[in-house]
Amino acid sequence: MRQTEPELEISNLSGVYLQDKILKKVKNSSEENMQFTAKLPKNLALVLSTVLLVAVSFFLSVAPAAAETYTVKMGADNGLLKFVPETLTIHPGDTVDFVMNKLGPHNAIFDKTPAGGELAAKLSQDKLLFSPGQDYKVAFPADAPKGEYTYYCQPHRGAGMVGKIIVD
Ligand SMILES: [Cu+2]
Repeated sequence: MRQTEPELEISNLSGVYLQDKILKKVKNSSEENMQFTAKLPKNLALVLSTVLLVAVSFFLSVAPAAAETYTVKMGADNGLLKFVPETLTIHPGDTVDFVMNKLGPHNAIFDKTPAGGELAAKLSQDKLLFSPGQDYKVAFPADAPKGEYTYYCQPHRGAGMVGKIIVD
């Protein structure tokens, strides 16, 4: 028992010594890092920050705002033959999810767009939806011109089931 004690002490001592050495080494290297950073030419820092600024502004100007998806209910919760909301404002590139809600069948036929009939035909959904939850996801092109896009439900147009998308 007595013989092992000095060994323990020695190993403890060497452990402390090693720790101390490691600490010193860590301290030295962080000082070196700080010196290195301080030695960076100010011009280089200026160049780097300019490059970063140019890159960020490039992405901000090129990348459009994230596209959103909006929901239009076909048939109001209260049982009226309406699109809800009747008027919706979106941005080019956004998607409108027309969801069959109540009193089907419904569809969504675009009759007027700022780009004329071709785009209206492209956006129109003539397939009738009967079951609640069925939907069409209508993606407005990223280059969709701003303005009013009007649409109606074929079976219920006479009842006033019409809607408007404003692309802004
Ligand atoms: Cu309808």
